[in-house]
Amino acid sequence: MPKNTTRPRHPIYQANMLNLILFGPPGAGKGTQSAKIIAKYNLIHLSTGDLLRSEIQEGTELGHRAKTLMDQGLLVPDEVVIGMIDHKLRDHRDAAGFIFDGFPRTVMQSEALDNLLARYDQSISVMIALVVEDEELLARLLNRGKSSGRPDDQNEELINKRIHEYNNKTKPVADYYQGQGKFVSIDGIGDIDSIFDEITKAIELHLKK
Ligand code: B4P
Repeated sequence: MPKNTTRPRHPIYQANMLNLILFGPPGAGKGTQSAKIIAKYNLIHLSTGDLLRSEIQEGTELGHRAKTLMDQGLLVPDEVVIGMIDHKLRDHRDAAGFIFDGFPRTVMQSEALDNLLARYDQSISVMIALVVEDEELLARLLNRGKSSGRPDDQNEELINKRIHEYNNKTKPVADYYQGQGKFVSIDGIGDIDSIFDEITKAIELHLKK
């Protein structure tokens, strides 16, 4: 039988996919702004926080392990979240693009994401970072904790621990994408619609490149 020399294209491949990372500390407005970006650009939303919370709700073993760490304000192991993202990428092979919300949170997760996307001839288009100072983060999360029932939003010490984890392990992710010339920073304080306008401008600028 003749050898097939054509490299099979994975069905996820599409030219001009828009793959965004929404970046920022806990409470910066990532989830809030993701909902608006998805509605405008028709992207698939991949929030590792949401994925982990649904594992917890379903009572899976993974959820059980994640809950122990999340309840302490700690990050869950890289391989767990990387595995979840890999599955979700496979589940959405005809997507116009993805918005990564709360992922990557470590440099190792960033490298893994680049490798996963490269498998499908894809890459990150741009990282958009929301900048918000710690006092405002604390106020927002405590406020959300009153209605959300999220245990990690109800305790000041725990929120400070999450911010500490962000400063130690997640902030270097910005340098990683800055090194690739893909980093844009936006003021995350102010009116939600005005912040969204700034995000849209950054995306449009990227699309024109
Ligand atoms: P996440 O679910 O990602 O939660 P988060 O960091 O708190 O951000 P979120 O997106 O929910 O909040 P938002 O800023 O939109 O993570 C939870 C935990 O899961 C982590 O601590 C970790 O343990 C684990 N985890 C998740 N991903 C992981 C990964 N990749 N690796 C390892 N562990 C991982 O909004 C916050 C509040 O601010 C809302 O109430 C909102 O209404 C308000 N708000 C938003 N914008 C505002 C504005 N402009 N003005 C005023 N209020 C605003």
